[in-house]
Amino acid sequence: MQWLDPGFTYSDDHHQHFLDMGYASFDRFLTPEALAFAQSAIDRMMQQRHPDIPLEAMISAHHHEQWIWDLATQKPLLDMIEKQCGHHIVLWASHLICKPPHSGVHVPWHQDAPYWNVRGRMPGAIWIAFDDIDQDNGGMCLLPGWHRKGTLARQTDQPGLFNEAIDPAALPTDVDQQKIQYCFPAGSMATHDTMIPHTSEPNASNRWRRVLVLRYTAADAELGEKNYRDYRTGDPMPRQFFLVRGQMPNGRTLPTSPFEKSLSQ
Ligand SMILES: O=C(O)CCC(=O)C(=O)O
Repeated sequence: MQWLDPGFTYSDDHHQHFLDMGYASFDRFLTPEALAFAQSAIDRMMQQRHPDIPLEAMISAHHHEQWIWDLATQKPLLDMIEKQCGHHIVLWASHLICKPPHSGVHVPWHQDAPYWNVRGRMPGAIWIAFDDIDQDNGGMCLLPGWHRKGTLARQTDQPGLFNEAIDPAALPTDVDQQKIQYCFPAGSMATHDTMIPHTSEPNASNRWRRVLVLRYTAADAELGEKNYRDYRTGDPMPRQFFLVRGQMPNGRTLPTSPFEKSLSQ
């Protein structure tokens, strides 16, 4: 199957926009065939999901879902990531965040990088929409240019999966005027800097909102441990790192695929 629209390119202009504003977006990303395939795969996964796993917490299913792995390792996507963080690239998480009609999680304002136990040169998160997304069905908002403000004060006592929130006093007083709202057709993609403040509301519409976020880092980053849960069983599932392009530094090795028996490169 052809995953990516042949028209998808990450141009120098896109890259400059990403550097200046902290994000870039692409209406032409998935082919119609890939979009239909992914939509039905996500629907199947939601059916198979263990009842303890919330719809916003199907994390790192690429360990066993070949389609997520295939999508995450498409050459034009890795070319884009290479432009952001260099040739040696590690995939360390995927995250399906689904919001059913008239429901779904509120994601508080947060910055990604301070959240994770991974430190180093980080390319933008890859945010892929499998439904038409707008302000009514829980689309993401972000603060353009705010990726350059450093780590903002945060509260770490929030309930649920997204348990950290930027202290409201650290956000601009006119946050609603400064924020931009992701409004994209199904099959589009956006990339956001891992330091940019972003948020999303619950889904107030009668439509679904299904999104996959892919997270990578440069291979010389500090790769810290974390426990996720297998969405099918609810069992603990340690974070795994996969080298998807280039080489590891200092003779280290990492698996290059979850689906190959040989785990050395
Ligand atoms: O998709 C969303 O609503 C939030 C995504 C998010 O917080 C992230 O990608 O870090």
